[in-house]
Amino acid sequence: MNVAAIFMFIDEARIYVKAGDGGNGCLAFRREKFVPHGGPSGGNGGRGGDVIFVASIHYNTLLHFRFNPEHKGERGRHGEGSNRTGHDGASTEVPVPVGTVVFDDSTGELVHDFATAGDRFTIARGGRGGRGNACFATSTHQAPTEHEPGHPGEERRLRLELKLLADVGLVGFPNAGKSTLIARISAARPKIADYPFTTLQPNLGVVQAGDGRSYVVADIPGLIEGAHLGHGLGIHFLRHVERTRLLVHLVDMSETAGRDPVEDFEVIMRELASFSPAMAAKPMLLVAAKMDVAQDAERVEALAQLAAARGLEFFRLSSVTGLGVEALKYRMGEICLTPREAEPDAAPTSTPEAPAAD
Ligand SMILES: Nc1nc2c(ncn2[C@@H]2O[C@H](COP(=O)(O)OP(=O)(O)OP(=O)(O)O)[C@@H](O)[C@H]2O)c(=O)[nH]1
Ligand SMILES: [Mg+2]
Repeated sequence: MNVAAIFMFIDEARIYVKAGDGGNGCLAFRREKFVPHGGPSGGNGGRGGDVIFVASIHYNTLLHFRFNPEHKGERGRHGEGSNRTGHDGASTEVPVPVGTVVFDDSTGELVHDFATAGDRFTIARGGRGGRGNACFATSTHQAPTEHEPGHPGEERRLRLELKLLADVGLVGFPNAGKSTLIARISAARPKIADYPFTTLQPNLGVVQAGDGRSYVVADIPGLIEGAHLGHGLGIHFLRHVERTRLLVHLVDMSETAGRDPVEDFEVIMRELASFSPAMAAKPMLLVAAKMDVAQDAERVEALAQLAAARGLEFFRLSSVTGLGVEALKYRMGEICLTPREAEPDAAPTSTPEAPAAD
């Protein structure tokens, strides 16, 4: 599969990093009772902290850099008298999603490609501490007054690039409300209209999970019966969601659609299966869409029962009133932001409270 040709959506961030400056060297002499000629005793400055990028499986996009475009290492402390060296500044670790490629923004030069989880790279080096005057003492130069200022930490402007892979795929009949949902939960602004086949090309949207992390949702064209035979827009664009963690299946509940939700569900499942058995077996959330205009409670109930029978989580949604949007968004995030190579100790530290699903 030619991944590059499929996922052309590139996330980008421009950021500034500055490693900590080194602390200044100190100018001091020992002054003690009964020691007439105390020697030089100015300590060296501490080293400035580095800025280190670490490839993390807890991040799927570069969105967190948009809110936080500057990262700095701590400065080293100055040296002190009595030959005390200043403390080194703390380094700053910045998580980047696996797959992030970092370029120097002024030269365009490739700095590092974070290909594997846990990959660490020092992006900006902290400055060395300046030497205190004690360092300059020699047998012929016993009372040196030389001492150095700390060396500045490296600073750079960087451009980060990440090819986005969709974490969630929205599937369903044309007009089911897929584009409306992605517009509601992300900054994507796809065309929305009250007729089938409005979406001709997939749209990707970055959704904020609320804890600074985010995931990617793909809105793809609608499927119809016989799509695998080329009806409608066909099923070839399902390849855009082939590598997602999760499918969110929207079923139109509006009366005007005049459709049978259970039948709609089965049709889409058959089309997914004809694309590939793996596609039909993907984890799926079943969504009763357009609940604000669903008048027949029985039809909703029939779909809810189908979901229960198939062991699928069921959501009642209205992208117009906002009903169920947060609950769905939260659940999608919970599934997508669980690292694929989930190990107990790889769990993220912040897990927000789950809102009650309605
Ligand atoms: N009342 C109501 N209308 C909705 C809701 N969601 C979407 N719609 C309307 O349904 C129509 C189709 O919405 P789209 O988001 O374009 O549907 P789609 O699934 O992307 O359709 P295709 O791109 O053709 O596959 C539009 O007129 C929307 O305004 C909803 O929750 N409630
Ligand atoms: Mg659409």
